[in-house]
Amino acid sequence: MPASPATRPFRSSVVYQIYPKSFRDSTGNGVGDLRGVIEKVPYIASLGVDHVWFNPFFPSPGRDNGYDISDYRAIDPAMGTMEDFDELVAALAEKGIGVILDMVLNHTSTAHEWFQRALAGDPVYQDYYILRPAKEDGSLPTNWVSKFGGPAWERFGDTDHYYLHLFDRTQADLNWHNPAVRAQAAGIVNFWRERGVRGFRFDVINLIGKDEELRDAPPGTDDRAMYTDGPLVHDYLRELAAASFGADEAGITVGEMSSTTIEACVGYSRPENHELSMVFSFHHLKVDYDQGRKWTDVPADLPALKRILSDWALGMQEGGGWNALFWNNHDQPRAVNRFGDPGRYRAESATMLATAVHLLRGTPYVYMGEEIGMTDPAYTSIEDYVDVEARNAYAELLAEGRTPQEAFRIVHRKARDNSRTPMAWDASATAGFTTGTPWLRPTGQEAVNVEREEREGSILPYYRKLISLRHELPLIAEGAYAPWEQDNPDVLAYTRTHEGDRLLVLCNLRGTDSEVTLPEGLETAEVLIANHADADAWVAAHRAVRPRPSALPLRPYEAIALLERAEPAA
Ligand code: ISL
Repeated sequence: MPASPATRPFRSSVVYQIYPKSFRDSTGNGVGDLRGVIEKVPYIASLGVDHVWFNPFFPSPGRDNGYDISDYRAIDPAMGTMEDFDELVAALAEKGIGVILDMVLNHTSTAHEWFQRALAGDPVYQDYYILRPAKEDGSLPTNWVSKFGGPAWERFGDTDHYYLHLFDRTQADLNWHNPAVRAQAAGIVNFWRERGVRGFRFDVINLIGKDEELRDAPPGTDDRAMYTDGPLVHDYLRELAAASFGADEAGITVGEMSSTTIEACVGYSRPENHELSMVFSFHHLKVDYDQGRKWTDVPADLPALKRILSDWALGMQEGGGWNALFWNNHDQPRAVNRFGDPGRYRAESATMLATAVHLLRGTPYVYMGEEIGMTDPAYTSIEDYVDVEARNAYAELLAEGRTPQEAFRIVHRKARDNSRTPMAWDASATAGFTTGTPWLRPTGQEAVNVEREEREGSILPYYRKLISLRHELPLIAEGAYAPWEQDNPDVLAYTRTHEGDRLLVLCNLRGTDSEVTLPEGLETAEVLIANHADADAWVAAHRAVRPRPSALPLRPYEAIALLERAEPAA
C-alpha cells in the first residue's frame, strides 16, 4: 500500500483535525465512519492542508468516544474496516496529504485484553497497570482525583487492590515502568507505520512518567503536580522514538501535554532531544476558567490570553522547541463562542482568531468546522449532551448546590460536545452528515454549512489563504517572533522577521473599536492578509497621517497582517 507522502517539513505544514464520529456518515446509522471521510477527500484537499489528524477509530466500548481503546491494531467495526483505512490513506496520499493517528498510550480501556487478563489473575498483565493496596487506614492509595470527576482509584475486581485511572474508571492507566508496556507501545506505533502512517499524536503523553512510589498531594496543593511532566517522560519518549517513529525523516509527531510548563515542552520538542516534533499545551484555553476551575462561567481574560500566547511563543523559540497552534479541538467549546462574537461578528471574529494563530511561530491545526465558522450548539437541555465528562460535571454542579439552570448554563459553555456536533455540510435537518439520526444533534446548520460557505462565505476562503501563505512564505514558517504592544489590553500584536523581511500582525480581540501604534518603518509594507475588504485603503489613509508614528484604529475583530519585504517587489 502507498505510504503517506513525504510532505513538506512540519514547520511549514498545516494540520486538519477530523473527529471521525462526527465528520460524515456513509451508512445512515448516525455515526461517522471512514468511508464517509473518503467521500470528503476532495473537500479536505481543497483546504490545502498537509496532514489530517484523526481522533481514535479503534475498537472501543465508547465510554470516552474512542479514547478508551480495547484493541490498538484494528478498526472499530462501527467506523469501517482495515481495507477502508488503507483506501483512506491512499486517497489522501494521492492528494499529498499525510495521516496522523491518535495513540492513546497512557491508558487502555478496562475492556482491553490486557486488563481482562490482569483481572483474571495473570501477574504478567497485572504489572501492565498501576495497582496499589489501600492505605493502612483503609483509605484509597492516594488522594488524587480523576480528571472526569471523583477519585482516581477504583477497586481492582474483588481483590484488596485498586487500579489508577486518571480519566474515566474504564480507562486504566498503564504502568510505563514495565519495559513490556513500553515495548507494546512501540509495537503499536510500528504496526501503523507498517501500514504507511508517518504521523502520530500522543494523547496525554506527559502523564506516562509517574513515580514508582505514588504519593498524596500535600493538603491544599494540586494533585496534578504529583504525576505530570515527571522526568521519566523524556526517557520514555526518547526510547519510544528510537524504537519506532524516530526513523521517519518526514514524520510528524505531536504530544498532548496536560497542565504542563514551557520548560518541559521545550524538552519534549527540541530536535536535539529526539522526542517529538511539537506539543499541544492548553494554558491559553484556560483564561475563561475561574481560579483554574473549568466548570465555571466567567468572561475570558484577554490580557492573560495575550500574555500566555506570547510567553509560549517566546519561551519555545528561546529553547528551540515547537508549538502546535490551535484554538479548537474535540475537547474544547468553539473558540468563536469563547473569544469572539458568534452572532453579530461571526465572520470577523472567526477570521481574526485564525489570523492570530496561523501567523505565529508553530504549526497550526484547524479543527473540522472551524474553517466555516461553526459555533457551539444551541442546546437547551442536559439531555442533548452525551459526553461522560459533561454528564459528570452537571451532576457535580447540582451536588454542590447549583440550580439546574445554573448547572446547565455552565455545562453549555464548557462542554466538549460543543465541538463534537456533526460537521455541517448543508442546511438540511441532518446537516448532510447522515441520512439517519445523528448521534449528536446538529444545530445552526441552516445558516452555517459548507455549501453556503463555498457559495458566499468569507471564512473558508480566508482559511485557504492563510494555509497557502504558510506554504509560500518562509517568514511565516521560520521567522523570529517578537511581541508588539504587549501592554495594549485590546489588540494582540506581534512581529515575525526573517532575512530582512518583516511581518506585523494586528488582531483586535474586542468587538469594539480599538487602536494600536505602528512600529517605526513599514513605509513600504503591504497588506498581506486582512479580514476587512478595504484594509489597503484603511492602512494607507492612516499612514498618511502626520506626524508619525500614528495609531492605527482597528474595527471590531479586525485583523491585518502587514508585510515589508527586504527587497520591495518592483
Ligand atoms: O488536563 C487537561 C488540560 O490541562 C485536560 O484538558 C486533558 O489534557 C485532556 O482532558 C486530555 O484529553 C485527551 O485525553 C482524554 C480524552 O478524553 C480527550 O478527548 C483527549 O483529547 C483521555 O484519553
